[in-house]
Amino acid sequence: MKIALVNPVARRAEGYHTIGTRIPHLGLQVLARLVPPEHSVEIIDEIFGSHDTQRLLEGRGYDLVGVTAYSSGSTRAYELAAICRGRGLRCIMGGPHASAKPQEALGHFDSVAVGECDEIWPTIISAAAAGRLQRQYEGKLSDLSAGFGAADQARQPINGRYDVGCIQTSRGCPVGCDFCSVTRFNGTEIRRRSIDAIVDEWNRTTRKFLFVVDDNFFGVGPSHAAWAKELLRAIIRRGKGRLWFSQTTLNMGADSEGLRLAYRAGCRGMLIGFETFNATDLQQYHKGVNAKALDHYRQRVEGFHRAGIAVFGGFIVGGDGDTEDTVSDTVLRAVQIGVDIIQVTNLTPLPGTKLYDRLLAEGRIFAADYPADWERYSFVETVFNPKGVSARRLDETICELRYAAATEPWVWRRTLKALWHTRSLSTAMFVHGMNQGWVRLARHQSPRDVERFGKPAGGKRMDKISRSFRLALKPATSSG
Ligand code: B12
Ligand code: SF4
Repeated sequence: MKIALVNPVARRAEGYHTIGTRIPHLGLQVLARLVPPEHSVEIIDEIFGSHDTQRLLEGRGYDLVGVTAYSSGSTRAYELAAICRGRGLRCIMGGPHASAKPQEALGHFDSVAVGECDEIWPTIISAAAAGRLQRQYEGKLSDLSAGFGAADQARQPINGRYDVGCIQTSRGCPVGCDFCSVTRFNGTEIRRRSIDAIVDEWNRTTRKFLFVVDDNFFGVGPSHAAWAKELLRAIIRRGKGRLWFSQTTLNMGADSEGLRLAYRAGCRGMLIGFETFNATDLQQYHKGVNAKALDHYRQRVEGFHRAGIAVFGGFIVGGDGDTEDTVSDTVLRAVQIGVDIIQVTNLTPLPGTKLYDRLLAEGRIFAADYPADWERYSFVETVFNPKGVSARRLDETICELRYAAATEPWVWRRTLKALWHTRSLSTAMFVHGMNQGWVRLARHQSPRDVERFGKPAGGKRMDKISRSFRLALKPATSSG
């Protein structure tokens, strides 16, 4: 059989994924590695554009089309299913959205695979080869210690080229934030691959920069930390020299040994979900690990900096305690605690999360014309009614802020600050590249913002906000 694996991208996000780094779809590279040798497989990744997908699906003689999708990509996934079914091509959907909404997906696809599918994917392929594809498959949490989780590192899509590598050393997260689907989908326990398997795969990567896509690289307890340190030591001893970036929780900032090892192993940045400075919202998000450290955010950031590692801070706005003013307050406070790269996203109720159930029960989700509205669940638009500000005003404020911060002087200030704090040129360059990405993103987003808010980006009001924002920033940046 000839198999296509496709990553659909929401139309409104088109172009967004190639203005910066072209990040591999690790899930598809993992599934590609598990295809038995008697079959062949190709990846089509719409981060490189959707213009060629239909031609490729219709013209390359596929016997089975496997489609993954985030919720925001599911609207497009269903269009692809219609193309496949129109041509009599068998199609199956898996990934986070299909797992949260299997019945919906079954309305479009011949078959749906729920959950982690490493262990059942070869069975699905044999069933399809024998003409006996079932309507639904139930995956289970994969036994990563038995060799699952490795990706086909050399695999590139047929419609573009990735420019970094991705690798996963563990899955799952015990924190269970109410807006995140990871704990439900990947489990409360952190499951690890064997260190030897990770280092072997690490050494098979050809790109110099890696994204270690673990949900929580360092974990939250002493046993998690001990394992992470053992892995870092193995990478230092036996791994090829790679610079990398990963995701973890704030507590890592208090472990100077772990941080030093991470830097020596090539880590130059960690994404930390700070989410908010509001204690009540943190409780509501069920992010206890942050609630405990709320008074120590700055010290934790300094911990990363002392080791030479940059902090990419994720912040969410739209919580019950947020008003119009908390958006810019959040950014200012993020700067004050020393965050190097600031990402502000709209609180978004992903299907299958507690947040979704709560907002639905409260009748607050207004973008509910599914599946068309799923593509609005891309974290750059508010899809429900927040308590303290209107959805539209919240979006407008974020948009204004995006322009205020997306300027060359702002980017350079963050770079020099990062260099000063971390004393690491490669870390400062990483910070510079990421912040320049925000500038490109703001430019890319500009026509859509103009269309939505009816005024030119950089117009009078924007300029005023920009100026006050930069002025407000001055004392904070000069004192560090
Ligand atoms: C790395 C990552 C990213 C990278 C993307 C890299 C890439 N190209 O995929 C970046 C940083 C760009 C990113 C961005 C976003 N992300 Co993200 N991301 C992740 C993360 C941490 C790891 C993904 C991964 O590689 N997993 C490892 C692989 C092996 O797992 P997998 O893809 O799920 O595949 C397995 C199964 O799902 C299944 N499967 C998957 N597809 C298919 C298809 C078939 C046919 C079959 C049979 C099986 C199958 O089998 C695979 C093997 O078990 C996940 C969390 C997580 N643990 O998954 C969030 C996650 C996927 N992201 C999420 C979100 C929401 C986003 C954003 C919208 C958020 C934002 N802040 O802007 C953006 C937008 C992305 C977009 N496409 O529009 C959500 C998606 C939930 C949802 N229902 O949509 C997740 C689950 C995290 C969360 N908060 O809950 N992300
Ligand atoms: S700590 Fe991160 S990965 Fe874990 S549940 Fe919260 S948001 Fe998800």
